[in-house]
Amino acid sequence: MAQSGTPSRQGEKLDGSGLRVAVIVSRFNDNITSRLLAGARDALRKHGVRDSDVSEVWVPGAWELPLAAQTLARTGRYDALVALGCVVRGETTHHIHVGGESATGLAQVSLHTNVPIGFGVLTTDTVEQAVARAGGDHGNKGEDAALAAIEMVMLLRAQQPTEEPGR
Ligand code: INI
Repeated sequence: MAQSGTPSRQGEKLDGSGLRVAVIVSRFNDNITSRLLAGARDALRKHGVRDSDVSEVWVPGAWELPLAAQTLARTGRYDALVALGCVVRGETTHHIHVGGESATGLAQVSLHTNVPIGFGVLTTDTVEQAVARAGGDHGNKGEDAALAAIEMVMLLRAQQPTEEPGR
């Protein structure tokens, strides 16, 4: 897990100062997603993102994350989004559809809008596995998603074509 001041793979310090970030959180399994949210907010703060530049948007479940992400990305108000959810295997195949469409939808939104989306949607067999990934033995995937979002903003900005006068 990246810590404060940890360099990105490009070797730069992750610096989120001045970034505007929307964190979209699923209410389903909110005992888990609230922990992912705490991890994401903590990571953003530690890397220079002002609390006042972080918007928090709640949706009913992981299924609703892509539409909310698309709507927020299209406003042009955010440099990055962080999507947080928790899908736990149930008795039927329902969780497969919810988790799969959530992941696919979020990837499509990011590709179509060019707005980085940190993916913090857990898909686990048990609640215990989810707890372990929401601030337990396996870290906090909300934190990881927030750091990935900052890193991707930096990466995209570094790829902007430079203005060369006269060419
Ligand atoms: N939503 C989740 O975020 N996690 C789940 O585990 C889940 N399961 O398994 O049912 C879930 N379902 C709700 C879904 O995301 C929608 O909110 C619902 O279908 C209404 O559109």
